[in-house]
Amino acid sequence: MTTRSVTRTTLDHLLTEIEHRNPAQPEFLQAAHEVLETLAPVVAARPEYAEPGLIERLVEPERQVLFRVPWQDDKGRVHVNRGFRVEFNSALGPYKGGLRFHPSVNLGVIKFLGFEQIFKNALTGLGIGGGKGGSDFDPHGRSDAEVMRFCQSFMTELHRHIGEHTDVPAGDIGVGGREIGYLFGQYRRITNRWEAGVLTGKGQGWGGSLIRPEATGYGSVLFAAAMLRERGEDLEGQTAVVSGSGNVAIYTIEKLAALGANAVTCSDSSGYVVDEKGVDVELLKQVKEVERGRVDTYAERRGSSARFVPGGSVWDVPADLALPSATQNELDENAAATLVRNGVKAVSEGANMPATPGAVHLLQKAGVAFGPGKAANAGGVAVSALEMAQNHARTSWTAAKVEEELADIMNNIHTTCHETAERYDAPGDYVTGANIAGFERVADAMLAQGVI
Ligand code: NDP
Ligand code: 2IT
Repeated sequence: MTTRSVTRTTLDHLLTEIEHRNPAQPEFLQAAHEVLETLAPVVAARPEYAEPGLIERLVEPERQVLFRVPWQDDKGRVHVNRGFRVEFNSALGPYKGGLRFHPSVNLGVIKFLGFEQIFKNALTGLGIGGGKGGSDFDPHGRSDAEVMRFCQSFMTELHRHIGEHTDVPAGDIGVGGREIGYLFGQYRRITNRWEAGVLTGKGQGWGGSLIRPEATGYGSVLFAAAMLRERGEDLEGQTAVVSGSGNVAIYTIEKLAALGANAVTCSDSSGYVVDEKGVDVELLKQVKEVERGRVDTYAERRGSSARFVPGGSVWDVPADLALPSATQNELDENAAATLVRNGVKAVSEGANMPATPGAVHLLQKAGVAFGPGKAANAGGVAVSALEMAQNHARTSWTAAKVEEELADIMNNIHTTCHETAERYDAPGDYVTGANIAGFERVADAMLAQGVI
């Protein structure tokens, strides 16, 4: 048996162990599988990584906080939600990662997101550990006052676990500028501290960074551009299918247009819109960000170029590029087969784990450039770390400076993933490149810091 196949057997054994220890957490198991399956070559090549307990520690969160979030709706009825914060790994810096408010949130979902975040944050090259949190609260249809009361109750418990040097939450699904404002206000009130660096994604004028709202979507497009450049192509004239219509989707569509490409779709959980002329991002922002409406309203207002398709799969729409920007497992094997049949060249994951393992395999086998979320959507958390740096220095940078930093970071992540994949005999495989490069950085720090 070769060293690599011995390592493979050890990793398989570990995966079985992880399954036993984490029953009923399918998303976490999926994320752990996806990473561990690619580590055999690096563990075989670097014996220190085979140290007993290293990977076992990596898959076990340092701390998991679960709490009750009681709140009253506008009619005075009491609701009880669950709050979560999983502080996964702090070898590289304070725990860092978003908060998700969505009815599908449970511990397994938060653990999958926190696990991904460790490697993503490592890839940025910045000093941030991995964490994630959220609640099964559903903000859809809730008034501003209800959302505020919920955020205040959530922070009343969360505040004791976070801090600028400890754990720094931000937004994710269902948590944007409005929610970060309410959360920050309550943190400030309880602690009596102006501690700007405790949350990122804050508003302009009270510690927020320019370009943070745009950063994830812009970064995902820059990653797609870097993958195309590697193949001697660019974004000019390409059509793109984008899913979602929230923060990541909106700024993905905006950046595609700025770089000469054309996004022809957006979606939400009720269906999708095809817009032959290309999605009008200003109208989409008005409907989604100002009015908090749905994509069918976008189609109604847009006129004859756009139509709303209830239900259905946005991936049926032919395009050169696909940028899934809604949620996990939204692009399955069938969708991937359709994309390939329609000649897709590159897929850049704006969302976290939107492509199922079967879809990733199929796309890679067909020679499609595939940018995994932990690399492609790292621009958001990277600019969050830049927001922390600005807060620490009590300064704020120009939009141009932040954008330049973001572009450098995305290009560096692309180069790192590309070169790492080549080094480990998997040329063009950004999944392997991202997992190994992220793992190396975290594992080296963990080894240096002892059995913690
Ligand atoms: P938003 O809440 O702003 O938007 C989410 C969008 O995805 C909405 O259009 C929503 O539609 C849709 N969506 C959410 N859940 C589902 C579902 N179960 N089925 C179908 N559609 C769904 O969130 P973001 O744009 O911030 O996040 C989108 C993705 O990007 C997530 O995977 C997130 O983890 C990831 N991400 C976000 C970052 C950030 O900085 N915000 C950074 C890196 C990754 P509907 O309103 O109908 O639910
Ligand atoms: O998934 C993610 O990277 C985010 N939701 C952003 C995290 C952050 O801390 O900005």
